Amino acid sequence: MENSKNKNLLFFTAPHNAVNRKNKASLNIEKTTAVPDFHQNETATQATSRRPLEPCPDIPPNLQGVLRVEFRTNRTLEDVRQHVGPLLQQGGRYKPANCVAKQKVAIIIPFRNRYEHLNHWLHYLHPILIRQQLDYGVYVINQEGDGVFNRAKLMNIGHNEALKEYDYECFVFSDIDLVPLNDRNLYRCSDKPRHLSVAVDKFNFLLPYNTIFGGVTALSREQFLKVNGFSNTFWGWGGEDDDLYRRIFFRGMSISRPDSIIGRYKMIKHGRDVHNDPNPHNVQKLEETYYNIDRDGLSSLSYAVMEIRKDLCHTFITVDVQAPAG
Ligand code: UD2
Ligand code: MN
Repeated sequence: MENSKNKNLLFFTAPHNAVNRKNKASLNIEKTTAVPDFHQNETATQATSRRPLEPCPDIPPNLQGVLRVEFRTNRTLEDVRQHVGPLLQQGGRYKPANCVAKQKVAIIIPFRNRYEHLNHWLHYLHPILIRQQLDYGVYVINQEGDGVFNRAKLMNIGHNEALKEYDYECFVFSDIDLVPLNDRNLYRCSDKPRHLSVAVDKFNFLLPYNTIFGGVTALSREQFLKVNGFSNTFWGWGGEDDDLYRRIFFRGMSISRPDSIIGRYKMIKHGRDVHNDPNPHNVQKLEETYYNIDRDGLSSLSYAVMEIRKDLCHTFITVDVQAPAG
């Protein structure tokens, strides 16, 4: 997100089958987030299980469209495990049982001390991603300690760590506090880097400015490599998303977006976190993107993994990002 001072950007407009059969009984997921009744099809699959799976259809058949999302309720991780766990494999992994997913997608979430948000996110997103018939994994990248937060560096780390596990082709980078209000907003990559969170309630469902590229974005492995990932040097709040937009622009690409009906989101209300004050150097740094693309990003990424924890609903990776004191 840009700093308020920085309004001059507009010129840039230029096999792990996840179904645990024993647990079918616990699949009474509420209507609005219901997992499609693919168990019906399961029987058919079993009958023809010797045949290789067909590719999943272009448009997933069980989408619901507009969703009801409610954050004013307490959700524990245990609730979420019961709600969506039976469909998942350890680490927050899933792939469709009856067809070959269009894409292998790693969802990367930058994180520190937002456990309540994480529970909401997992509660809502897993059923959606399952209906979207993705072969996916959820990676929560947790910044250790109380140094200055670095969202962008956590994204780069997530990309690298996810690739150590699986041959992901697409990376969806998502804030922890954003839940889509329409499941037709597919968490997949396309021929252009894609901005998914186009109409957020916090911004009255309007794009605050034309080049905004924060919130939820999807880049293929190739697209992400082409821009050398995010910059690692945006410490504190803001700027890192605009820097990524510029990288995309300078590498000759443009972005795509769903329309503002499909791209609707609800953001969990929150204040500014501690140790994540706006970065006073952002405006200057955004002047320098062009010169920094190759030397600051995936090519210069340095960090230490402290712990990798596999929960049923997500892979939680705690990292030392070598942060300055906050
Ligand atoms: C805007 C952007 C966001 C990012 C940010 C500036 C949209 C819709 N959102 O969000 O993508 O560019 O500005 O950096 O355009 N986080 C933690 N713990 C912390 C601090 C941050 O987990 O202590 C993570 C969490 O995933 C959070 C994200 O970082 O959602 C972005 O931080 P924010 O929610 O405070 O920023 P916000 O809402 O202004
Ligand atoms: Mn937020």
